[in-house]
Amino acid sequence: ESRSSSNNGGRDFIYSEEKVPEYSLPDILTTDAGEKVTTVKEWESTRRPEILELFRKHVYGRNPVGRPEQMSFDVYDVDPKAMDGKATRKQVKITFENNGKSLSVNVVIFIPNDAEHPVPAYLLICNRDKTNIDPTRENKIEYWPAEEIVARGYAAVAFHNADIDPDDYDKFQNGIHGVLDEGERHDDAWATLAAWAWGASRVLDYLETDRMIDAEHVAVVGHSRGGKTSLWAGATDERFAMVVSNNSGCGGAALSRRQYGETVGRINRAFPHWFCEKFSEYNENESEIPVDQHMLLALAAPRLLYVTSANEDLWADPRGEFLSCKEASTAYEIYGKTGLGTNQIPALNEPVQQGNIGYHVRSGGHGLTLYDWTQFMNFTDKHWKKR
Ligand code: GTR
Repeated sequence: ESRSSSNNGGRDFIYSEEKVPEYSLPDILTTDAGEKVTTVKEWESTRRPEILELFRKHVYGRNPVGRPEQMSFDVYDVDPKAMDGKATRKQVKITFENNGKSLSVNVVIFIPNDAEHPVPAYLLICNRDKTNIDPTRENKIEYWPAEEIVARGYAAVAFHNADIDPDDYDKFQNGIHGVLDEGERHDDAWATLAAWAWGASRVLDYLETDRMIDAEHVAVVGHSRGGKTSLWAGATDERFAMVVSNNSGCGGAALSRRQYGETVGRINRAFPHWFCEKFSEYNENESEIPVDQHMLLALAAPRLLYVTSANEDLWADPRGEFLSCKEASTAYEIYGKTGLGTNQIPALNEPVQQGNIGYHVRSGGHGLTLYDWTQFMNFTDKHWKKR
């Protein structure tokens, strides 16, 4: 992919703090009417819905439906002795139908056998090749360390994003858009990231029916474009008890107004199918977006949130991701909880896990690794295993 300034509206990409422009962020707690919210009630009844609506309208788009009427779960594969007897594997086909058209998503699940059921779960939105979530386990990779997740007492659940919507610009003819979209497309219609997030919610609909899984303790996890997606899934669906954004960068955890690394203009040009059409009005015009990404993180409050950066992944703006977490902490404070609990970006490979927002900068490049997963599980062990 090209990173020349021509696809950045003629501007050079920014890779040093000195070049970050001055900016001021919209205030998380000040309503559209200019009033500061101070209570949980005001946050939940006024400000949170306002922010969610701003993201729908200007960034990710509006879904045509929530839980669809015509949806079925087919548990077509159950192996109680998977992973050398350590896990029960299930595969579930979730099928949606509308107007004679249908679409299915395959869900791969490993549930620890030697555990007290129901168990908490990690749901990965896989945005890489399907072999990364191999149900046979011939192909084991760090991106989805299902054996390690199971060994720590969590269910490992995954689906492939392209089952819901292909990751290319097809004018929204295929995937779930082809099944559910009707009539004229508006500039705030859902696009591909919102479709994947919707898919994660439908997988959670299934998990709620599985008696081996504790659906009240499900973490939705995504890497990169999948991390942008998991943040939106957690914002739109408060049933997710935890949201994990791994190296999500622009349109994910990073502050757009910093313009560091990937920018709004560049992302909309390179991936015209990810965000709603309205978002492209902010190409080279970040200061006019009525939100910034710290407000997306705030929508996870007071639930658990874990954001990661990698020090060589400058394209995703590690510092911008950290600053978002720091800002989002004010929404946690409304609940009397600690968000991040620090104002200092931590040293490499030294996770911050003192409040309800976890954060680390891993050494190395763009990727989802066993190191990252280990920190997520340390964090949920602390919060979920004291029950
Ligand atoms: C890049 C894109 C990023 C990130 C990444 C990925 O090409 O610019 O926003 O999403 O792909 O998903 O790995």
